[in-house]
Amino acid sequence: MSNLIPAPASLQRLGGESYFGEIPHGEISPGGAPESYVLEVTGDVVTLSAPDEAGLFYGRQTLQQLRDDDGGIAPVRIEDAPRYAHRGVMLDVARHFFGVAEIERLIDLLALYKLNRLHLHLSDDQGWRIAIRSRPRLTRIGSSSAVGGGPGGHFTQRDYRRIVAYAAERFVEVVPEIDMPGHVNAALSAYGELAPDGMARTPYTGIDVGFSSLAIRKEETYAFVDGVLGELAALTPAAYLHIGGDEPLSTDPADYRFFVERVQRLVRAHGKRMLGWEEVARAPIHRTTLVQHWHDPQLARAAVARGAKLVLSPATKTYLDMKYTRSSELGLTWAGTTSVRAAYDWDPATLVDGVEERDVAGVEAPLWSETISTRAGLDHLAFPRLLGVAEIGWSPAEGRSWREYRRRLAAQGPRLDALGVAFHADPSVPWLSAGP
Ligand code: NGO
Repeated sequence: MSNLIPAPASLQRLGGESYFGEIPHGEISPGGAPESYVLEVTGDVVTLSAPDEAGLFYGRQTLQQLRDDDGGIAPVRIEDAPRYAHRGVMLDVARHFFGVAEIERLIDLLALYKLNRLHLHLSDDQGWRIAIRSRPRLTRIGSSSAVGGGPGGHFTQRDYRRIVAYAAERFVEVVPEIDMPGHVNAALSAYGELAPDGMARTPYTGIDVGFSSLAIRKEETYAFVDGVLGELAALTPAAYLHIGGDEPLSTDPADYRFFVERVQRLVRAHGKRMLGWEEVARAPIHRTTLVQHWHDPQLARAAVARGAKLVLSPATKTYLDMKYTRSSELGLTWAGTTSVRAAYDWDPATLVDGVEERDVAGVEAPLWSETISTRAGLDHLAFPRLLGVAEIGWSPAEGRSWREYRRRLAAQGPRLDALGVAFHADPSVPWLSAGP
């Protein structure tokens, strides 16, 4: 068996000598699913074809992974296509800020494993992380805090454009999230008039959730949201804007529905589709809205009943911020602990009763940053669990098993080492050492 992650849809070993040449760019050939590719390696030649540039890119990623220690690629034929169009990771840059260099490094790692969405959680109670020209105080005031009182930080629009371009070169789409109508303390510290009582809040450095809300019945709120979404829409080539919507514990339920519907109209007016955490399914959402399931099966079913599709981010399996074990130093435990096996050993089509394969747009692993502020912390929580999510998003369900996967995962140890990824060397995986 090969050591590929994610496993290709079909792989056939051919006999003969290994190939030692360069990896070609490949050729576009019409037909075939988006992002799919076909490759064949013989001793003399590699042929790679795909219906789009993304497919060629993934074919080249596969060829890189196929190189053995001597640089050879054993003859093989692979036909491959992703199971889901949405294969993502989310990074929370609001609780602790991560700068452009860290984001670009993460994008490089995503691309290696054929992930194609980077969802940036750009605002929360603890910080506002993207410059908005029409609202300069959002960053001047709202970006200076972080969990535990750290320095905060934010992306300029130039930084954001640079991230978007870097991601696009690697076939990763950036999905920006502004979390509303809750999780807005940082925005309210900058613009008190948006609060229900009109009073500016003090910066928040704790990790409680559910205590803040925008004023729902003030027109001023929608002028604000429209301005922010308009600037983000102009900066974002991707089809979706994520409006958060989670844990509206300080918003009246009827107000919440009113807000979501109204904001959905604003998103659509800016030519985008809405993405929201599962709570948005309480409102009459449009069928082109994507709903991100994290916790409540009933809300997942409600979303499907409204004709929307789901991005699956079950907290018990895909939340990269859950501790591996009770004794892990980093991470939270509110959804339990998540072993490397648990993050891999599940299937999107059977996760939620009443949610079928056709209702699923894809999978996404959120990394909330309450307990991490460094690259080492990010690496530890995300790797290797993110690789399991990458495979669930790409590979067919048939034939997937933890027993087989853990051997392929073991072979990624030296690769991750070589890339300087401080992954968690979980004892359930028979890691290969990095060489002599
Ligand atoms: C919840 C909450 C976040 C927390 C996260 C921590 C969602 C969608 N809202 O997930 O604010 O950071 O848990 O695991």
